[in-house]
Amino acid sequence: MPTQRRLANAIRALAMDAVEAANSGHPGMPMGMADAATALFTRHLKYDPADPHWPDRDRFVLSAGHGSMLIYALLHLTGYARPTMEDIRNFRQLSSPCAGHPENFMLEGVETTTGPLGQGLASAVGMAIAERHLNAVYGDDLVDHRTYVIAGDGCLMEGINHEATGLAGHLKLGRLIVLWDDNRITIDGSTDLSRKEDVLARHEAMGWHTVECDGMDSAKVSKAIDEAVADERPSLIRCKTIIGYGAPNKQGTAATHGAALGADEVAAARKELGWDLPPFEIPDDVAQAWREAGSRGASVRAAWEQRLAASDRAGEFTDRMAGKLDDGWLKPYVDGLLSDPPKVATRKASEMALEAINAAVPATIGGSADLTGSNNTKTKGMQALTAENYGGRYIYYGIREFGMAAAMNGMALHGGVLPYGGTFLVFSDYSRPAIRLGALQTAKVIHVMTHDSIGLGEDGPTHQPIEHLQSLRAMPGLHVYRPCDAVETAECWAAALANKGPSLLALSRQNLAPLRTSAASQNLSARGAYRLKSAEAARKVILIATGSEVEIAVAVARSLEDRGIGADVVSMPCTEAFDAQDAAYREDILPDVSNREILRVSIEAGTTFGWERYTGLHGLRIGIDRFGASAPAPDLYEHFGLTAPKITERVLAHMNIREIA
Ligand SMILES: Cc1ncc(C[n+]2csc(CCOP(=O)(O)OP(=O)(O)O)c2C)c(N)n1
Ligand SMILES: [Mg+2]
Repeated sequence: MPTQRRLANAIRALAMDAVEAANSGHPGMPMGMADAATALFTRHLKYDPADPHWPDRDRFVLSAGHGSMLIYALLHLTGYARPTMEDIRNFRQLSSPCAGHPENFMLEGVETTTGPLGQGLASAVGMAIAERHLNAVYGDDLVDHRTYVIAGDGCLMEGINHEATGLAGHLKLGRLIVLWDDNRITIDGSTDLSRKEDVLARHEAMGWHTVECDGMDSAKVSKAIDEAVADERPSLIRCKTIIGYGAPNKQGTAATHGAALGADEVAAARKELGWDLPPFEIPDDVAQAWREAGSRGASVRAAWEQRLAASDRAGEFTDRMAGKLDDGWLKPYVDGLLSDPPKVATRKASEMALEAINAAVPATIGGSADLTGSNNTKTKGMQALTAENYGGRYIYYGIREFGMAAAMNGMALHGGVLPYGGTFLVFSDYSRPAIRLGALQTAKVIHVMTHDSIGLGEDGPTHQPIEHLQSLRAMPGLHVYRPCDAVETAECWAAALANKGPSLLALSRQNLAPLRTSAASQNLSARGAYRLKSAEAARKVILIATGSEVEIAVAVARSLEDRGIGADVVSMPCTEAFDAQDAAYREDILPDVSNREILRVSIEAGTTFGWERYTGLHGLRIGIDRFGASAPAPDLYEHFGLTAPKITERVLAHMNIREIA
């Protein structure tokens, strides 16, 4: 039986050889943490390479994503179908799932994409929340697992670490266990250059259990993990390691962090480690021992499968983990709205829709970053999810927008829950890195962002989004919805629930008139844009508006029609969804954009940047290309020229029609 050290050396060899072959990558971290990872994967982690989706597996997050070769080596050695040795040989090449940083959409066994430091750990907090919640709902028989993280100095230095550890400590997520690769090295050199704090004391102050060990001794790491498992608080295990361990001339230095070691140093490391095989070859005894470690979980999974089969909630559980949702709430809810169309803010309309959704979809877990009453995210009877009641469905995230968004990604990736969380749209800047990482991963999260324009009024320019909508629309994979009334808000919620990946709802603070007052045969908002009103006179103008400005567009159209100028009003709640429609539909709504006979006008209380996409360069773009101001909302709309008379004037001027007084 090979020693644990020899098993770890297989990881070291693969890491340095793959980085050498690619002449790119990060050998230091996998070589330093190889012993700790060996302890985790051979003795503690619950997993079965034969079924990477087994719902009750432990989750493993390599938060220090630059050390991707660590997880590739582990998945390969323990017997996952991929990566093959060929995949590893092609590390960092286009053909290989062994990408520069681990991508959850390229390899089963990679629970979450990591690379932006700190976010893996913050997402792991969400995984641990999802686990406790589902445990509360389904019991120990079906849900009883842990979340393990390997994090580096960078993950613990990033600001998001404060939000994530604060949340985990507060929620007493005792099944979250973080192994800190304490190698005292980052890219610039020693951590002494930039860090003085007592990291363990900081975690302890936040309600964590901490323990230290020699990270180069897998038996000691194993003992520390046992201690962490026994403690009911989240745990931070300080693994004292040597970066690049095994490379005799470079270990312990930043030189091993992010570059190939070089042929001479690799040869010297082979000698040092007693590893005499050529690159990408694993000795039989080592391969065999790793496979055995990887098969530890098979019987555990079989027992779980039996418990599932015996459970009278098996079907419900399986559907829920598969993300099946009931959309039967939409039609009766919209019918109700149409019978008595309300004039409400879309944030209020969102709350009304959520009343129906939360009743119909038990998987939703709502929350807000301390703006519950403003975001309207908590529906009647929702209990808080707390350390004492994990079964609750509402999370008080505190003022932690980034932590909330990252945790929601983790919850979504865990599966079985559908997170939505609120803040002000302007603070999407605080959560943006997690919105982006969620979009990259197709994590099904719904960001509820209220106070979506100058329409929020008196709080002024710090709180008034300007560039936010367009910059979020520029993000691949994110659906941004900006509904104009209560019916559209319900439709946008339904569309968001049907999306595979993340959605963002931009909602008004101010009340909006009902514009959709008759029944539609389909979810019009899901098409991204649709004709809300058709030109009566010969069509000369198409007014394209979103959210609170649709009401203004309707008034502009009326005054144009009064002058004999036919005007369509196109409501465009979601540009991404519209762009995905077939050409015939797009052509019907916005015909030939180069046709100068028809003037296209965009109206949105935000930047005009990018609206040429729908107006054409010769079109007219009405918006706000400066920061807002502090005043009551109607005064601001007047001040920034966003009123029907002012816009009508600009449209007429653009058409070269002089008003006859
Ligand atoms: C948010 C973010 N900032 C910067 C980087 C670039 N970066 C990658 S690794 C690294 C150093 C991290 O140090 P540590 O976590 O100690 O890793 P080690 O050098 O020990 O492997 C940096 C700055 C990043 N990936 N993410
Ligand atoms: Mg480090």
